[in-house]
Order: sequence, then structure tokens, then C-alpha cells
Amino acid sequence: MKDIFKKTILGLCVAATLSSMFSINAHAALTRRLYGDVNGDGVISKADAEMILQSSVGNTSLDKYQFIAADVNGDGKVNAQDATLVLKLLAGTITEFPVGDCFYY
Ligand SMILES: [Ca+2]
Ligand SMILES: [Ca+2]
Repeated sequence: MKDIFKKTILGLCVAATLSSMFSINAHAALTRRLYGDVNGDGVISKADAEMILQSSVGNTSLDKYQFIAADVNGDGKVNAQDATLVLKLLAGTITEFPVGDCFYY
């Protein structure tokens, strides 16, 4: 009876340790991406605004995360309004996008 109790406690400790390890690993595996950084090079630049414009006229397609990064006003569309906001941020006219500064995936 005492053995079963010890094994149960040991099992619970192992399970708790494993689950905390997995949650730490899951958190560490997340990628941080700036809104506006469409090409994913870690900085917001005119190249990103250009990608938004090229996408909005159908010259290039964006993957899922490029799309999220490009939709800086959060209206579910990527168009010239987003490119304008990126350029405004670069010019210092605005200090952040309506959607915030970054997202994780
Ligand atoms: Ca970029
Ligand atoms: Ca948008």
C-alpha cells in the first residue's frame, strides 16, 4: 500500500515536471514578429511598404504570417492604407500601428 502511494507521488512529480518543461519549450518556440515587417527581416522598412503595395495590386502573394504582419490597421485586408501606415511610422508621423507592435506565432 505504501509503495503504491510512493509510486503515485513519483508519477505526479514526473508528470508535473514534464508538463512544465513542455510549456516552457512551447513558449520558447514562439516566433515574435513586428507588425509591418512583411518580409520578416526583423526591421520595418520601405521594402515592407513596397511588398504591401505589390500584394494589394496582385503582383505578389503573401503567406499567412506576412499577411498578418501587413494588415497593420487590422481590418482584415492588405491594401494601400496599410502601406501608408507603414510609411507614416517610418516618417515618425505615427509611433505605433492600430494593431499594436508585434505578434507571436
Ligand atoms: Ca522588413
Ligand atoms: Ca489592412
